[in-house]
Amino acid sequence: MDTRTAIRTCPLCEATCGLEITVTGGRIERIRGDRDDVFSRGFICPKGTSLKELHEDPDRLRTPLVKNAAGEFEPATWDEAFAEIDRRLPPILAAHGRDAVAAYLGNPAAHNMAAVIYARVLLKAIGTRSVFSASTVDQYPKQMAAALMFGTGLSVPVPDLDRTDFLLVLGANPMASNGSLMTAPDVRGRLRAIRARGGRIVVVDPRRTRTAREADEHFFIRPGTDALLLFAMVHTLFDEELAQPGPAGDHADGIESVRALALDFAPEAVADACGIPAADIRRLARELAGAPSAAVYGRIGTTVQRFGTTASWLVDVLNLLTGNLDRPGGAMFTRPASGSGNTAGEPGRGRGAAFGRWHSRVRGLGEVFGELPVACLAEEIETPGDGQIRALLTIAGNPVVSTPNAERVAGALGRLDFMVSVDIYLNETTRHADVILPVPSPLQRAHYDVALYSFAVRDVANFSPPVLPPDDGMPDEWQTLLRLTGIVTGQGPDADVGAIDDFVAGEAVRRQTADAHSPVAGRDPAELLEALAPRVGPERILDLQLRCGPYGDGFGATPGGLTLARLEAEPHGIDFGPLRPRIPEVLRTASGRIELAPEQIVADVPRLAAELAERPDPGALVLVGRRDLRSNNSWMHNLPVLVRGKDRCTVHVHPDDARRLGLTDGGRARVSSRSGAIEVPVEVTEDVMPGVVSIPHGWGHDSPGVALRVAAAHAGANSNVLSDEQVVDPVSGTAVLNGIPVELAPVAAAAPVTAPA
Ligand SMILES: Nc1nc2c(c(=O)[nH]1)N[C@H]1C(S)=C(S)[C@@H](COP(=O)(O)OP(=O)(O)OC[C@H]3O[C@@H](n4cnc5c(=O)[nH]c(N)nc54)[C@H](O)[C@@H]3O)O[C@H]1N2
Ligand SMILES: Nc1nc2c(c(=O)[nH]1)N[C@H]1C(S)=C(S)[C@@H](COP(=O)(O)OP(=O)(O)OC[C@H]3O[C@@H](n4cnc5c(=O)[nH]c(N)nc54)[C@H](O)[C@@H]3O)O[C@H]1N2
Ligand code: SF4
Ligand SMILES: [Mo]
Repeated sequence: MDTRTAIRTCPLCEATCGLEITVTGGRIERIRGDRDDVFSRGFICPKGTSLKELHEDPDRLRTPLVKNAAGEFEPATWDEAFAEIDRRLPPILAAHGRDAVAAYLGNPAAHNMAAVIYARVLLKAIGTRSVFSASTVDQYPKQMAAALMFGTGLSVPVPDLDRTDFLLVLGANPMASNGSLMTAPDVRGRLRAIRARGGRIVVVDPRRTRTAREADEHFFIRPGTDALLLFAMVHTLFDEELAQPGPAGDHADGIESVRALALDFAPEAVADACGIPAADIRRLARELAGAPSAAVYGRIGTTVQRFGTTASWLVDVLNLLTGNLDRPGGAMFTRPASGSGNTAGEPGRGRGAAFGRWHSRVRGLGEVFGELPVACLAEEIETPGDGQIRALLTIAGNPVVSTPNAERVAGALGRLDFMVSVDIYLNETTRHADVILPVPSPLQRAHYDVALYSFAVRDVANFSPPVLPPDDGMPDEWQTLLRLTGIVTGQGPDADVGAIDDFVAGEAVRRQTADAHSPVAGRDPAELLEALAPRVGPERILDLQLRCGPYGDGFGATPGGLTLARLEAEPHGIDFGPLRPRIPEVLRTASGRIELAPEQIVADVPRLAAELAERPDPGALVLVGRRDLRSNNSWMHNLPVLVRGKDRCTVHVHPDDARRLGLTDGGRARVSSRSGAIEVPVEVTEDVMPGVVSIPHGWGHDSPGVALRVAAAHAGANSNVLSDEQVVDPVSGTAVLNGIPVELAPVAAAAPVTAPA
């Protein structure tokens, strides 16, 4: 049998590692790191090799499923599945309006060219404002702060890991997560290099994480108080005359407002609330200001918490005030090859960002990046009236496990008139669907990280063709999304997908030729479309974006510039080098300035100041999450290689709390909150701060009707049963998933294991 080697980028997390895949006679033989990958240099984590098990997983859906009158799923042909959707979805649109049909996009949609490009087409075709995604249980606070300060949601400064002399990490554990809003394969190697060159790493986290162990210093922090700590550092910079904004400061408005706002947050005033001594806060601020270069970096622990947007904003306020914004070794802006809102249009100014352009019907939460916060999904389904959600489309999402008050979400999905899921599994969410449309495995599709290369610590580009052919008759994900587009635009279940795709590409080309700052401004769209032929689908759009992007050939305007064909000839990727300063060209605010004190965020500061008056009950416990290297949110627990070994869905409890509550290591605890209760095994450990307990999210795979045989045998419990959908960061509407008040009680050893929803 013939053996070949395929090179491709791993699409599972944000690290974009290169894989070398050996294929013999159509079967995956072996997966290892691609040592020649320009970015990852052979690094790989256990999930990368598990792509083989994922591809071969017998539970991975290969044919559509349609629910029969008895409520049971039956395999269906593609034509039958689309016919059923066409029979049931358009009447809902006709009778109840566009907003009655909602969509939820999950995390893997961001790692998938087809979904990144074509889900937007489908949503626009539905014309609904009832759009939700995993971003409002994730990074929108950071993107909102970035948009207000720099003009676009993609203008997120990333730590220049490979050159920094001082890295301050808050609420991130890249040793487990492999980095987020910081695309950087082999974080461990890059962190160790910082210390090897004499630099320092400080980690702030209520848990002593693997990343904390790699650091020079670790501080426990009381969950949700990062904004206080960061403000106190800002205070210190002004108080001790250490603020030196550098060249970026010349482009910033609002520095004086920030100085005034920081007056209330002296280190001595916040120390008790944060649990970090004032002297340490002052020293941290001095170290940050004194380092030759430094970067402050915050992630999930700083976003899905009570002050998500304000804390995210302060991270970059500190970067600017210490002269580290946009300088090598500091926090810098990526210049992605496929372009983004901050490479297109007029350099240096733009439309800026607008939020709250509409509001959710029931709770009045503001729109953010064209979406409504997923924390209000359930109530929008349950509450009668004009605009009530009656149908839901999920694409690569598992909101029943991933979003707050999971039991309420599950109940709400059960009440929908109609639900379609585009997904690879029959899981906790898709079991509520009437039709499940599967998509090819990651190895059966082309890949380019359109989204994640926008946050890379180097400017890189890498394209991978499919490694294996699709399963019999299975359309590519983009074709499925366009066939749904045909249905919601009244073209019936058999619309001409190729014609819709031609229309999409035509529009994309016209937008480029109409942009006065595009390298193809004023050119004939037909000529460009001809140059893109015979490509179709995501590859055609990608080629267009690459050629019109910052390194592109501009369809002849810059001979030798980037094209998809050139990338195809470089399977290990192309490295455009370390990040380069981009201010002021990167800015897209209406003023053309960095808005250091944006109104929406400044308005949140009094709420933060009010925290200082709070005296938390000393016996109170709060819940935070955690990630494990061998997990990926909720959906990789069906792969034996990733769930082997000891139970990982446990609650971590500090010995002092365990003693007080009568909990023992290896025993079980009932954990309850305002919204629900679960039972989990207890691990007593000093790696968690007293008063804080930690349970990973993404578990709870024992719901009836779920077809995940391996995961069901390692079910764990769904921690989002405990998170409260009523508690959000009011600025961004993003859910608070860290710092949830909980109570713990021992469960008698003999008690049966109860099944959470
Ligand atoms: N308590 C707590 N909750 C959290 C978090 C936390 O830290 N704590 N983290 C939050 C974060 S950061 C995120 S991103 C969310 C994730 O929230 P979600 O995106 O809703 O959940 P996932 O577990 O990523 O589920 C992905 C779904 O996509 C399917 N899938 C996988 N690959 C593909 C594909 O290629 N195409 C399609 N169509 N489907 C595919 C899987 O089967 C699964 O159903 O969870 C959030 N929830
Ligand atoms: N192995 C693995 N990798 C993943 C994922 C996965 O599920 N598994 N998910 C991917 C996704 S979707 C994302 S968004 C990224 C997330 O990437 P990270 O943000 O690096 O994710 P976590 O490992 O959850 O780290 C968050 C840390 O915040 C801490 N924390 C909780 N509350 C607070 C707080 O109030 N303040 C501070 N300072 N810290 C706090 C937690 O203890 C935890 O250590 O990871 C991605 N990579
Ligand atoms: S670190 Fe992320 S991208 Fe790299 S192999 Fe693991 S899952 Fe894949
Ligand atoms: Mo995420």
